[in-house]
Amino acid sequence: MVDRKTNRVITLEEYIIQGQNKFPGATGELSQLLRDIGLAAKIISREVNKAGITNILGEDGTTNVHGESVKKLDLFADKQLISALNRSEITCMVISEENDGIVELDNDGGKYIVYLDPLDGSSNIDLNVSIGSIFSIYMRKSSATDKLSKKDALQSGVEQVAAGYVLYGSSTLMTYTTGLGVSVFTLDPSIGEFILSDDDVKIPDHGTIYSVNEGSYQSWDEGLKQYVKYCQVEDPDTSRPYKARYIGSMVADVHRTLITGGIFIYPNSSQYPNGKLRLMYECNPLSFVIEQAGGMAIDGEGRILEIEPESIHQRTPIFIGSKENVMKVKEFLEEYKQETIEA
Ligand code: AFP
Repeated sequence: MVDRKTNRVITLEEYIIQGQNKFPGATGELSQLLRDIGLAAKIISREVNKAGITNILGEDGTTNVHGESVKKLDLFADKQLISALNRSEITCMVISEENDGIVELDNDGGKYIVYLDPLDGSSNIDLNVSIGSIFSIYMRKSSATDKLSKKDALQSGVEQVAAGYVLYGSSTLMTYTTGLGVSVFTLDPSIGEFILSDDDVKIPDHGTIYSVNEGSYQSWDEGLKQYVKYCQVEDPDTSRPYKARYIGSMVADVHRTLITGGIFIYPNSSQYPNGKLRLMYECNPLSFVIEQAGGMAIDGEGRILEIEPESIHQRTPIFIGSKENVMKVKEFLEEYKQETIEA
């Protein structure tokens, strides 16, 4: 995208500074934090792109807090992001999928708390399929002189001051929101800069793609089974049957949903009674982005962003995407829940 006034491209750095200048009292710290994430993303992107020729593919031999095997690139991404956040002394606490507990940084007075999924979609790493990094940023609640407490870490999604993701796909994209719309930047490897490629992105109100792991069909609630059948029925007036697409990296599936519209679902099931995906570093940040683009994200009943978290690695079911698609699945879930209660 080209700046109309100067007729030249806009870099991530310039864009962040322009955004900061709109707030006269801004200290520039959030801008710095976003730039730090952008820098770590470039380093991770470089490593992802040459993963096959360096010895970084494959498993590390350990498991993370969720019992999933850890890949070497997961650890690399985690380390890069945490050290980037430690550099500018504005983040006091990081909570990452790869770490069991809270990572307290050296900056006692730092005013931001960052949640990270350093490399989402790890099972796709060795297959050259899109993966991503997700981030979610909160202001610290306690004063800089107080000890960090649970209330600093466990804030609901509506309190996020910024959130976004980096997608390592056919190109590397960084998408983020600070609550004033959604912007997308594409990494131009020839100059090593993220360039603004889309500003104020809007998700279509209705889309014709549904995205869910249908292998788990048997263990879903009846309402979801019926909704998926509805997606598959032929009805030209509502552009059905919808297309099914499922990458298995939430960040890639949600990015496609943002651009084309439709719905991404990871429900509760008998295998995952509370859903599989993590509230704080997968569902909240992506829900903030999708809502800012005009879409919706619910856990089957209420808004994802309004869930009061109880633990840092908490899971939740999620139904996220175009407004009309999310409202429709909600209708099905409510209707069949009511039938179960009445039966
Ligand atoms: P991995 O990081 O272990 O590959 O998990 C990815 C993920 O958390 C999310 O990105 C996907 O949408 C979801 O899990 C895929 O889960 P299923 O393999 O159960 O469909």
